[in-house]
Amino acid sequence: ASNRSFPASFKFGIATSAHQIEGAWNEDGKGENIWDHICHTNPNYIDNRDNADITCDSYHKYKKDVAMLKYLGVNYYRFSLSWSRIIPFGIADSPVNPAGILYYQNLLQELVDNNIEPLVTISCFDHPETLQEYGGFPNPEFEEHFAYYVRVVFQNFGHLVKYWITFNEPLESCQQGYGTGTLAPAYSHSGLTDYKCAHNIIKAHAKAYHIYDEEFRPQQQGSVGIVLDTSWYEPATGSAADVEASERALQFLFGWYMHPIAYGNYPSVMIDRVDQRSKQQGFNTSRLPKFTEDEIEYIKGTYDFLAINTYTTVYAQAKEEYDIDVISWDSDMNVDMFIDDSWEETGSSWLRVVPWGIRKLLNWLKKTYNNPEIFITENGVSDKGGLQDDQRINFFREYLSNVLDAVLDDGVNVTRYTAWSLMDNFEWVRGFSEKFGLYHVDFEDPERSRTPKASAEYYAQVIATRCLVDVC
Ligand code: GCO
Repeated sequence: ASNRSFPASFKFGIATSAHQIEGAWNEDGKGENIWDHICHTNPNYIDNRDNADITCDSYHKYKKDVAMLKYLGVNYYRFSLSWSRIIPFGIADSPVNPAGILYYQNLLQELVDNNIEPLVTISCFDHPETLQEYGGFPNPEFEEHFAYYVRVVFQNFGHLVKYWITFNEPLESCQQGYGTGTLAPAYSHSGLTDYKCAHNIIKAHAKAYHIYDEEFRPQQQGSVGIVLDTSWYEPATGSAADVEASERALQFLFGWYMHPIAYGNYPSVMIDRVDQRSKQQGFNTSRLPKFTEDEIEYIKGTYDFLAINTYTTVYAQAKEEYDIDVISWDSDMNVDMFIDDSWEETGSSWLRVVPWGIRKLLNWLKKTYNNPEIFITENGVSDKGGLQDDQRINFFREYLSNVLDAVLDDGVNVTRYTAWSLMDNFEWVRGFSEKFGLYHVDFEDPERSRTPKASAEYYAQVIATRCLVDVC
């Protein structure tokens, strides 16, 4: 690992999300969200029939969480708001829950009192079940419901928050939630509802950005962005076809969202391929929805920073054209993906330790989006448990070393790094079986006691010294 220091202006943080840690699923007026609903109605959907009814109980233990943040010495805390705790039905003009507002005001005040900056995600995977009954993200009115929610959020919390994130990982919400069915609400019409979901999220994001810009930014002076997730897609060989497959994968997985937000419209490779395949399949128009000229102008440039969650690398290889009868986002993209079996395994099947990939990804972002300010809003690794988590220490050391090289040698403008996650928590369909925390949580203990792992000591030392090894 590098023995150089992080610049003095570089900030370190750590992340959680509401549904993964809060519990108190129906307390003090909170409404049911799509994950409460799926866990309660289809328990076998989750490993070990786990649910997040209590999870880390952060609704009651947020002061403990803040004390842990303080111990780590992080500059900021990235957490998310539970939409159904704030607006139980989630729909425009429906009642606001005062206890939900109070909870987040208390948490924010506790952070401010401890000199920890909040970085707040407005929507992270857990929208209200009633909103889902109204159609959720694919509903064309979705942006109105989201606009109502963000106004409530900016009005009540904006005096304490300078950094906002509208949505977390819409790729996963849409592609898994509506495409493959591997996240709630578990619909699986890939190549159709996933495109519609993305389209409405992009429009809702742009609307939230403009609402902030026009109604709140003049007093509150904050910044707004969206968190997108991506792996690095390394060309399987140096052949022109594989290099092109890698670029196509990045455009279908990341450009799908970022290209409109940066440049107004979907990447041309997506527009062209989905148009052509839709026609061949007998559709009268493309399965990829179209933005109007006005929408393109409205969406373009709606970000103050580029925020990414990234964990791993995958090889991308050109392949034979898919059978034209297959309707799916994956067949529209048409890239073979595979990993190198020698890459170090982790607690998650999708996550191998590939530190060099993050540096390549950062360079690709710099080049593709004209050298933006970049926040890494999640990076981390899972295991099956244990306090002496040497693999996690090694993961942070090597990934951070590559981030540092990207900053110091490649001139990539990364200004923040956020570890995932503060503590072990509810890992969606994997329940509590995969652990990403720097703190261990005892889920058998009614107090949900938290204990620092070796990686917590390591991260605290990195933050204190701005250095990855013993001496810089
Ligand atoms: C997110 C992430 C987290 C996951 C993490 C590890 O959306 O914030 O999906 O919720 O826990 O990415 O899989």
